[in-house]
Amino acid sequence: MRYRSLLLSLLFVGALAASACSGSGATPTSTLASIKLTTNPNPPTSGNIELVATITDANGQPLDEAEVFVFSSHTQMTSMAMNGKASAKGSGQYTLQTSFSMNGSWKITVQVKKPPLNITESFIVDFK
Ligand SMILES: [Cu+2]
Repeated sequence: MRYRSLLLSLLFVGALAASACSGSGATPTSTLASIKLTTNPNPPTSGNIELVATITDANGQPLDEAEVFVFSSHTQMTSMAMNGKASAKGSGQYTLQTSFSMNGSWKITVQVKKPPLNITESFIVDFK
């Protein structure tokens, strides 16, 4: 619980830092972690594809030993979805070999869990 309250206070510090800019601490606290999503091939095409999520912690260091889940939906079709769990590759990289059945616009949500950290970020990705 102590850890959780520390994270919460970091969140508040982050919100303050956005307006106050420089803080007194040596550790940047603007974000708890960041998620970058790329694809192989890039730009993405429908069919077989590899999703690559690169996770870095609040200090910009690779975040390993996390669980990374991917939830996707074809934005115009509520019934069409692709979900999976990405495999850790080290250096903060997590990949998922998957297949998208249609081109067009997909909303891809990446969830990163490494207790007490639990963050999600959504990306709109256009498949050709
Ligand atoms: Cu569709």
